[in-house]
Amino acid sequence: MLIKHRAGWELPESQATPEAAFLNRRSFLAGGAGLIAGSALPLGALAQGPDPTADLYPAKRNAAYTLDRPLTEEEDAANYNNFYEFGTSKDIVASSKRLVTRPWTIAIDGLVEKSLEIGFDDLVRKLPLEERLYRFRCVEAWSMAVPWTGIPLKAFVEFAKPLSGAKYIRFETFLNPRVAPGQSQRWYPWPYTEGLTIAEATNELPLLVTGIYGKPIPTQHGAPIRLIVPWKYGFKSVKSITKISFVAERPKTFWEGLQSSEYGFWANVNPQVHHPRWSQASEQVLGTRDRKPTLLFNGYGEQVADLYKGLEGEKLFM
Ligand SMILES: Nc1nc2c(c(=O)[nH]1)N[C@H]1C(S)=C(S)[C@@H](COP(=O)(O)O)O[C@H]1N2
Ligand SMILES: [Mo]
Repeated sequence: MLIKHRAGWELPESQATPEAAFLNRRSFLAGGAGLIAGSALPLGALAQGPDPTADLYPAKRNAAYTLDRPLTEEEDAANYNNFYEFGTSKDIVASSKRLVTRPWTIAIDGLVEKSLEIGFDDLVRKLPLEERLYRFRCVEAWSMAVPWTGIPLKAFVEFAKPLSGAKYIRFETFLNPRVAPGQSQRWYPWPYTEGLTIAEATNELPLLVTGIYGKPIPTQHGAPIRLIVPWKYGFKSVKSITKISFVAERPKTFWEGLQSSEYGFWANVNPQVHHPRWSQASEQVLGTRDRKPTLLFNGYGEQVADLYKGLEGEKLFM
């Protein structure tokens, strides 16, 4: 990495996906160590008590979204995470349990009919929840395929009632350096922010995800609510959201703020447009020995290619 604070996932493809890290995990879990880790209840979870939304899971699966590959094993997805608030390694499960996710308030503001703050447990019961199987492709050239449960973002946008001047939607993660040690690292532009155009946000695919593998989402995956945008690189899928704003100008995102020459606003997956420091042609499938060719728009071109007509002058694939 050319900037002084090299990000863990910003490694050349060959190093970004150290095979041993994937291959050993399951055999490790099959042995004794995983059992100990699994039975040690995290303090955060004990303090918070049972999940008040547990009755919503598993949600009905929407059969329209099918995969071309097997699902990733739950424990593989749940133990290889990017969540910089809790450290730059992939091993942030324990650290992330410090995040207290109840009560959890989400502010909806900017160019909307009425700004409001709403408790997560209220919001999740006001809007439709469904399960979908999606591919997920990190910019680092690893991928997974998981069952997410979430609210179609389109339904959330209708609920929020944006004004006609709203052209973009901006998402913000919590900010609390006492809980999230990474946020004491001042060179990062905290809080983590991301954005979509309104046209992207009202496409059928993006989900405000609240669950995974038929259960409420655990903290390392971005509890209690995170975005999933399956045709874009994973960094667009912002975790643990506390604010959603409707704005007129294109928001500057976290990774753009850090390294705009490598990470842009659009970040659509494209195997032919290489990252300045590594190829995006193929991907390491998490939990396996497979490398698969990467698909344009991560295989979702039929649903999203039209969004980019007339925008050919933009850097759509970084
Ligand atoms: N707030 C926040 N959201 C985030 C990140 C992060 O560091 N902080 N990392 C992003 C990146 S780079 C990826 S690949 C995905 C990883 O999601 P997962 O750990 O649930 O697989 O989360 C994205 N959302
Ligand atoms: Mo990523």
